[in-house]
Amino acid sequence: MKTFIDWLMPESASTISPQVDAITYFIFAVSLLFFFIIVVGMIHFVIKYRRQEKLEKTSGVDHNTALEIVWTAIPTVLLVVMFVWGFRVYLDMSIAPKDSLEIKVTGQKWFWTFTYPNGYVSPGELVVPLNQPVKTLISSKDVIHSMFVPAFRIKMDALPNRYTVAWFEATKEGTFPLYCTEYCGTSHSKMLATVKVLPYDQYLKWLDDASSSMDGADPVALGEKIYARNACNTCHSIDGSSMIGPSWRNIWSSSQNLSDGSSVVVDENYIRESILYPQKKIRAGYQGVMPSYQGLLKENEIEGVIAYIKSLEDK
Ligand SMILES: [Cu+2]
Repeated sequence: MKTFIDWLMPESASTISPQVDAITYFIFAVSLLFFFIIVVGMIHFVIKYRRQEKLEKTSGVDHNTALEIVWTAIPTVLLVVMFVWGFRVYLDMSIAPKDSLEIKVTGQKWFWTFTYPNGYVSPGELVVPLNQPVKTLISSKDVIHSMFVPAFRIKMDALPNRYTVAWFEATKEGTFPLYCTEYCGTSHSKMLATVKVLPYDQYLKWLDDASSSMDGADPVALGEKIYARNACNTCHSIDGSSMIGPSWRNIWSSSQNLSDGSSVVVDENYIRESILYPQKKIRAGYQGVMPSYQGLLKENEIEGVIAYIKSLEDK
């Protein structure tokens, strides 16, 4: 049976949902309690000190230290509890588990596409396995969109020229709505997709069936082709040796020093930026001689290079 509490929230279908709901209910309950304390107190004083023919003399007391400490300390403790609790849940939501299945989410006017690790692109339907962490790597082809799955309590902006991350682990089989929650033009309200949660074996079967009609190439193979075709191999080795530029082997998700003394973690954003704006962040010990590949590589080709660099990791 549905309780009143269930009624306030959309269906709960991910590991993070109960945590988000719990802190939301806590904040709601505290707000409700203080609403009543303040309103009852206000009504009481309005009646007690209303305009009368014969007024009582006002008290000469101008403050009450004990009372003031109490009404400062209690809200402070409540706010600290909200902050610490909320921050911990926020961290859980921000950091995807290491064994996550990675799916690329692309928003554009006015639809969503979902790209699987084997290169299969699913338009309008995100199919994921049950009880498996899924990390979505989100971007946009035009304006700012935002991916929102109420049942999973996740929401993340989709930005052009940048990747953002959201992760979830579905705990219920079924179909759930996915919305765009950033006003992105005339058909914004029609920018809908569905999330379908299947048991793992059925997910694999779905991916297999869907991919057999796949037209896109495997991103790693594409990246490898570009590595030779666009002459990346004249400056970057794949065996770890240093050439004119740094090697691509074992650099993925490592921290690297830059020529300006700062450091950078090699991720999707850094690789993409280095392909398009090579002079922005130059690795320490190298000269900034790389040309920009802006306009020379298509979006899926940049993604191919990223996938290829990811694959050059000694396991
Ligand atoms: Cu949108």
